[in-house]
Amino acid sequence: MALQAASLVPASFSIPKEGKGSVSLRDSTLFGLSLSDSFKADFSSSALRCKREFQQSIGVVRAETAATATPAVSKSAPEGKKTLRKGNVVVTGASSGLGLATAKALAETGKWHVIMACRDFLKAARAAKSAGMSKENYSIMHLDLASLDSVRQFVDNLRRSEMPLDVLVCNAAVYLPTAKEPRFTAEGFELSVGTNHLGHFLLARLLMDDLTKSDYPSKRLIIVGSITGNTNTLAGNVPPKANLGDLRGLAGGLNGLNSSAMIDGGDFDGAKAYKDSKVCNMLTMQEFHRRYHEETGITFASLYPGCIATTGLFREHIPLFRTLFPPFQKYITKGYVSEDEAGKRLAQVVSDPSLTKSGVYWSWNKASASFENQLSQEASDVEKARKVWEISEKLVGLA
Ligand code: NDP
Ligand code: PMR
Repeated sequence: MALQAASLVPASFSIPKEGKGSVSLRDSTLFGLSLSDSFKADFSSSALRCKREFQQSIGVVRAETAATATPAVSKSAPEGKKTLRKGNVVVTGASSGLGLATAKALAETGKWHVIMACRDFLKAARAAKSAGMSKENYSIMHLDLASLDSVRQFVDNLRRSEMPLDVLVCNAAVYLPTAKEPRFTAEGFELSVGTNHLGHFLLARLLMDDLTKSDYPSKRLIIVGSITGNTNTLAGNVPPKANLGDLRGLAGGLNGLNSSAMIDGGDFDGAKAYKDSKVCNMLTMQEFHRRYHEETGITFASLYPGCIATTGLFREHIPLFRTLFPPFQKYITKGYVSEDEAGKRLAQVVSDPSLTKSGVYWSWNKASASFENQLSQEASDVEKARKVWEISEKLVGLA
């Protein structure tokens, strides 16, 4: 079915760009790429905004800490029955899409305090409000994964809040399919791998101590993966395919100067960089499992939540793609899932007592039942996982 759909779409075609002649669309994706300039972010203004919001976010955290730092099991008077305290879960990128829907689903249970770790404080505050989340169920803390200083600052702030950390969800991501030139993080790593993988790698490594210390009965570290990084699927075979190669670009620092901006050392391709970053996410989860599961009891997991075709992830794609992608996924591939449903899925991985197995990549079938899915050869390559881990340690200053 999906392949038939692919054949309906011309491999290469042109559409008129508003007032600027025509724009050629590449044959490497379904709806094409290559419109970029009008979508480029204004980094200077967002840097100022982040700084301002950072100050505000600290205020919110401080205001809410005292009430949540309680032991995992507390006595509830008067019967003396033992009840589980609220779990504290950090969700990165909780200001939209999957992260917001997950935060909402967890907050609604009344059993979780969600720490929304976001780069845009006001956006997160508005999002939480419009999702109807009650104030006692969440805090917002500033985190910009495209800056390792910000990651370290976030960890310090979280510790200062004295909230125990029970679950960490590495969810935030950027996808830059129309970028012609690479963009870079504060430390000069290509932006998609720098944000989606390296920022989360440092965050998760630093927070391992905190997770280990938590007295919560089921501690978990979840890194969101995707089908598009798995070349054992139809979706993962849509060009450009994920491929980390021999990791020469990653080892060179992904800076686009004395090394390639791409992990495999090739020419820059934003869509491939995203898919490569998802392979790193899935490899990292497994490497965490091998190194720490037995010793700490922490459950490490990854997942493909379904194709949430309406999220902000596609904000930099061309308008035609954003119009056609949701119906394509709904009616042709049938891989579509709503933000609410995807949020419930990730919330299950956070809290469902039946999903405690570690080292698993979860997916859901058509009846929305979870199952352990198979990763592609590359995304389950033990040696590659070890190398990605070791190189990443050096890049983020841990080794
Ligand atoms: P969204 O764009 O809606 O959400 C991404 C979130 O990441 C936003 O909150 C965004 O913040 C945040 N973010 C981006 N850059 C940074 C940064 N530098 N620091 C902190 N936060 C940042 O996309 P989705 O909800 O779709 O994506 C969520 C996850 O789901 C990703 O890991 C993605 O790979 C995965 N996924 C998505 C699928 C889909 O079909 N949509 C399918 C499979 C996996 P802001 O709001 O400020 O932009
Ligand atoms: Mg894909 C069962 C088929 C299936 C599924 C589940 C997805 C999910 N996609 C499928 C098939 C196809 N897609 C086919 C046959 C085509 C070519 C016609 C196709 C194309 C396509 C494009 C151009 N698909 C895309 C793009 C994107 O830009 C998205 C992407 O790769 O983002 C990285 C995307 C996606 N398809 C998916 C999912 C889940 C995505 C996006 C999100 C992600 O992986 O994070």
